[in-house]
Amino acid sequence: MMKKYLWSFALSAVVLAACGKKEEPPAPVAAPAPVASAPASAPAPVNTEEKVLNVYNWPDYIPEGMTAAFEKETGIKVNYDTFETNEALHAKLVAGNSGYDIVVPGSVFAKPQIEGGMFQALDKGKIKNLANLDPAIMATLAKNTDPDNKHLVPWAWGFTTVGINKTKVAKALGKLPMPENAWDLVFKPEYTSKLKSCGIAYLDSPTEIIPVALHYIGKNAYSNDAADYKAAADMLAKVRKDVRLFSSTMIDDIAGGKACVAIGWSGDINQAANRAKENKSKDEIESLLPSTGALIFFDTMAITKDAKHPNNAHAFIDFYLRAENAARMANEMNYPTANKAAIEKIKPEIAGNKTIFVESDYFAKMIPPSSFSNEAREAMATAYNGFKKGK
Ligand code: SPD
Repeated sequence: MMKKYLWSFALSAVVLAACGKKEEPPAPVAAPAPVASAPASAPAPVNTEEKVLNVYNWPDYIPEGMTAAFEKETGIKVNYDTFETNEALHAKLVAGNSGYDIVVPGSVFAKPQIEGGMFQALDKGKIKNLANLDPAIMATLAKNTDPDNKHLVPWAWGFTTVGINKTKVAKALGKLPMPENAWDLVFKPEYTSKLKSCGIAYLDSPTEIIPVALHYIGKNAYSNDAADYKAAADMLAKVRKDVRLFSSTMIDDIAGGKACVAIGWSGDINQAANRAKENKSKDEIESLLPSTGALIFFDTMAITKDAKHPNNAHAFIDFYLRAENAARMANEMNYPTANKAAIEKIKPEIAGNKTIFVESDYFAKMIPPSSFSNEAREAMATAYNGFKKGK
């Protein structure tokens, strides 16, 4: 049990260290505000909203049947749409009137979205299961992204890394041994020139690729300096011709054999490994832990400023935060949860998978998330699009 909890405290330490601050004991999560108790004679408040909830989340992130279970219990119909990149979600939020009540941005984008007034403050009295969240993770989010944990509730977290089809990679590399640093497989011409034969795939998003490229060339992954993006793009240009796919369907692309090596998200790579097994593929797919570290992300639920169904949104967040639901997400989607009460319900094979619940030793190497200014994101998109077009 102790070992299972180590990861969250290690994560907190890494993030605080990255902020250049001395590690302090994690601040307690703000206790949910007590639900105002009505006088005995007053009727209980009634939710008069229409029985609808519009949710916008990443694909392959919610266990099958979970929205149906919420619908059955509450009578609230859930319209569930998906987006593939933080950029796509951000564009919808900037345009306004998205129609969504709950959205799930990565924390890198959630910070400027909070600052831009795109979300409403949570009514914590309506989310009693906030108490299930890990105080260390919530303290980290409060410090770096969402002061006082006013707007965000973690959905899951994970890391951006390299995934491989071990069988195909070994064959394509021939006598060339696997590199010590797995990022070489996707960024070093010596490797990419061989692996292009079985397919190299990158996530199709500037804010996914430029940060890992910056990290690879020894710069701050969350640099806001456009000159650094130029340096990253110069490195990327050398391998451009070897990249087969810019993918927004990475699970299928790896499991289905379109790519043998990919820059992807830890849980999605593990889902691809499971899918390949289900399909009786002989190939073994693996999420790697690069020796220089991988980039941590948090994906977080927020209620949009103009949500038409805020009460239903609070009800869904509270439902998701039940220990058994958060545990199902981890067990079936292969992403770690920030729900501490769920940890004991996680299957041993998931809790013991070092590419899902990373061990504390590896955390010391991981890169905690930060955020970018609007100008930096624009400059990054220019650098990325130039790279993609092969300019
Ligand atoms: N299948 C769910 C994928 C969620 C990925 N979110 C990643 C955000 C990283 N910047």
